Amino acid sequence: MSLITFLSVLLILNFGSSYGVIPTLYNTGVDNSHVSFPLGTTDIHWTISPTGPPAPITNIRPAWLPNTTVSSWISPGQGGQPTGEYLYTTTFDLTGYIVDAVSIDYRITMDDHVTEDFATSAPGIYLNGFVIPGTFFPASGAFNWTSWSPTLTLESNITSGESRFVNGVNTLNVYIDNGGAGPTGFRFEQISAITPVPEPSTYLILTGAMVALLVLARKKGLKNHQ
Ligand SMILES: [Ca+2]
Repeated sequence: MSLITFLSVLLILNFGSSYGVIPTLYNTGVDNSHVSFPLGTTDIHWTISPTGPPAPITNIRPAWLPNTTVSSWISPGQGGQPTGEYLYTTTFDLTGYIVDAVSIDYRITMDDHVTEDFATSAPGIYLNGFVIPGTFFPASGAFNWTSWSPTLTLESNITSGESRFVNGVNTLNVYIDNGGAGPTGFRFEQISAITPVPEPSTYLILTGAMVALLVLARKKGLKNHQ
């Protein structure tokens, strides 16, 4: 193995930890170990507003996509709920990450559909107060509570330049509209994330590589002179 190949392998290994999930971003209806709660348990990472006690709770309706071990439905209550808008909120911490390079793939499903923040009238999912373009799923959309959305991506500067991660606590808001006073609920699942973190060992390896290449170049230069 040449020196350059060896150093390349070292660098790749070092950045290998950049892929995974954001550990503080929780799916709906799971405990602190990211495992689904039993039905009827109160969620501890997501809130719903407005809501009735105790809420939000893990829930399931016969027509809904079945819960799994990694995510569950949450809702403001069992059975039919008042018609109107429900706000689902969670926070996650990106302290220490290179936030402009973070990218999070996720999917959602809901009853009835994603709607707008009535205060701004901009429909869609909100990251830190700004709507993310392309995340408005009206009632006539291609999916609902029986299937997952397409894979969606959370990242800084998505299209408009307004939706941005912050190096600290980030807030995700999803507005769900319930029609006809029937059941309502929401489910979120993080699929994967690119999470580059500057590690001290990265700089050591890069410095080492530069020194090694300089030494190599000097040796070659000396050889050529001999
Ligand atoms: Ca409904």
